[in-house]
Amino acid sequence: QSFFKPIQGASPPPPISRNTKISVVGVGNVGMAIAQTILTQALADEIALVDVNADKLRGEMLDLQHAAAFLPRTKISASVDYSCTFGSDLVIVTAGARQITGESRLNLLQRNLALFSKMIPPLAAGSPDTILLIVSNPVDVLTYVAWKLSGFPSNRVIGSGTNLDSSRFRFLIADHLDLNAQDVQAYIVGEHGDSSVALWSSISIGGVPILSFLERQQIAYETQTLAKIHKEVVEGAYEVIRLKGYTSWAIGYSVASLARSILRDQRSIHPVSVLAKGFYGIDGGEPFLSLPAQLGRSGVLGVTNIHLTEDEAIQLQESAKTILEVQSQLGV
Ligand code: 6V0
Repeated sequence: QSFFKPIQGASPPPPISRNTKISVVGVGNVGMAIAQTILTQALADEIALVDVNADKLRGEMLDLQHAAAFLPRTKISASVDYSCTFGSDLVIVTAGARQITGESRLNLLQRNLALFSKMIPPLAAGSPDTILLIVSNPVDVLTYVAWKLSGFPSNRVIGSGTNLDSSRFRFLIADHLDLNAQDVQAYIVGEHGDSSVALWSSISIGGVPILSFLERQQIAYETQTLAKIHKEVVEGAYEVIRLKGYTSWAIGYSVASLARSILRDQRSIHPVSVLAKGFYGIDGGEPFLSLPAQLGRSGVLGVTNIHLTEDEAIQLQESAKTILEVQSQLGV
């Protein structure tokens, strides 16, 4: 006798569409913040976790499973073996070697390159139709590496890029003007890092282009204040890491918002790292860097053509050069 008493004569359920499966590779601070945000937002029917640290992995899986009574029903699995990711709709990569004190970025990159060479081919082979979303740093160059190693078309390889930087930017502007960050339309583009570019000329708040508004009202907007806000964005991650050891919540929400736009075909615009060749006058090489891209079920649908000032365009092309220089040293 079963515990549950079925309704007599009930018709069978209609055929259900295939489950949505998201894999998160790397269950460190960032991977877990992403997994938990995705769980609370009911974005997947199944979440697969992968890491090389078997105990930590199982502990994280159990800890999330134990919250089942409070969450939308989601199957959570975990394995050190990539086979648990097979058939994913979205694979989010946060695995990465940590920077050793005194280690150069390029050296760290070489170590992460070795890691990606082992990781990306089996992930791509096991989920040939998936979208790869790279979060590990340096994110732009590693997104390029993932694109090369996967053999996927470029619309299906995306880096989280400056989606987080832009959110920090929107917060700081909103905080400065005492507004809601969701009403602030503002983008940071280019490298997720020191050469990122703040697109001041296109900021609008509630449909009002903010710089021209301030000029018309003859409110002296101080370039110094603007520069300070951008500096705070660039230094934001360093400060959080200095204070708490790592960043997690904001990147968790930032990546979950990308997952939603992709899997729910929201066609919304996010500044993310994409193959930038052919956009905004970037024509040399194949750099991946953040541009305002429209995301939907097939990944990157297009890139928005925001009007840039001459200065912004030059800065963006400089940022592309910085990334290309690193890419050219990889030999991928
Ligand atoms: P972490 O807490 O050290 O976690 C990394 C995890 O990767 C660990 O659990 C490792 O065991 C695991 N790992 C290592 N090698 C492998 C492998 N071969 N296969 C599977 N798992 C492996 O780091 P944290 O979670 O803090 O950061 C992860 C990455 O995200 C780093 O590269 C960060 O720099 C990067 N971030 C990127 C951001 C962005 O905006 N793009 C923002 C924040 C962090």
